[in-house]
Amino acid sequence: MQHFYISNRERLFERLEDNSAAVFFSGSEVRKMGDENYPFTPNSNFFYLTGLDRPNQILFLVKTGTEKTAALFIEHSDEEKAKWVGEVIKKDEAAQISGIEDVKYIPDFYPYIAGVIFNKRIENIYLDLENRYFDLDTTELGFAKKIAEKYPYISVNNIYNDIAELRRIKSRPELDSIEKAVEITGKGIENMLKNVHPDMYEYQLEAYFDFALKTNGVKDLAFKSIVASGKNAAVLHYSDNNCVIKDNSLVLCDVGAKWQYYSGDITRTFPANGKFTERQKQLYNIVLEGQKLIIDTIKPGVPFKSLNETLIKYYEKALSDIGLIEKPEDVKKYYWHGVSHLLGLETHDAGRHNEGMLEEGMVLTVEPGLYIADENIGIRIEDDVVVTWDGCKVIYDNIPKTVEDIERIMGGAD
Ligand SMILES: [Mn+2]
Repeated sequence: MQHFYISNRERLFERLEDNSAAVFFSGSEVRKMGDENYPFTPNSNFFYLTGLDRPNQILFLVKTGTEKTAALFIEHSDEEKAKWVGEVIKKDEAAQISGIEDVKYIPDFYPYIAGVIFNKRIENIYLDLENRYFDLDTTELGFAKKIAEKYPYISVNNIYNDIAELRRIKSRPELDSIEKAVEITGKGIENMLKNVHPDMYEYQLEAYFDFALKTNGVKDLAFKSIVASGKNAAVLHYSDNNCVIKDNSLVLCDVGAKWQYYSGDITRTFPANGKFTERQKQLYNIVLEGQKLIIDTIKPGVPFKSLNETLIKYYEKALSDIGLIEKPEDVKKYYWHGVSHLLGLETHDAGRHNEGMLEEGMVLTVEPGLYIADENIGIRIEDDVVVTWDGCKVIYDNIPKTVEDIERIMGGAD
């Protein structure tokens, strides 16, 4: 994997001006309460460039006309602290993982960069200044203010969009991680299919997913699982998972495992009692047909946003054929999200989802849905695909999806 991180830094260097530095922070732990922190996830861009996943680390890249260098700053090990929370990563381990030989300790950071800024005549500093909510106060923003104060002549630039562009196209090791995440997600879904029954709580069904993940070596979820039965399934991001699953209801499960920090994102919808009603089957097959249509549409050169337009066009006809809608614009009463988003280190991955064309190597979800709250029905079918030179390939295409396959596995015949 070391080569992967080295090549990511190489490709990023190509986008930097001479006499520039770029700084990336791994992030710090967020306190929950008392002496407890929330689980830590490294900043995706920091991880993409280093492969390191611990808090309080800094990557410092420098590019001049003659050289490109990388330095890494990590925490000192602390014997007392190690007895409580374990050792921090050592210099040689960090070097081994990242391929960066120059590893220093955090207290050296400011003196070191001051020397570099002066000696290498640094004129630009690039930071990941993603800020989509205005009110966010990030480490990067604090650092930018410090630079502006100490070095008013240096221009601070946002590197987020450049890195997002690099991350849009997945390389082999990334595809392998995503495939593994999806495969284990699939095992979790099969475990739910085999164990669901009416009158259990949604969170009890969720437990079968969690169990399969952990027994398959996955500790972390890509996102909070959605296990939504009946009318709950018509709420897109329902994740309370605390209702009783009723007989004759459909259960929508939108779930994902993480593998090496890469996400799987899969949704399956199935009948609580193992048998679709005629109405459920009718609606389910409309969504499934829609998913197939979009999968068949995906190939390089197709505009990203045309995928959703294609699905809506299809729904306009399919839903009016069964008498659910009278006029085309009524589709949005029953379907109002997008059909695809990029997938990678983040479940809604970096890179603009709705702009530009599909390219070989992009990984995206295909997730048409249909939500009819009046009938207590919410259906979504989601798979992850990688765009190939002439189309796309469904990643780990083995998770039961047709009415027949779902009913068979739920009947215990498997
Ligand atoms: Mn999704």
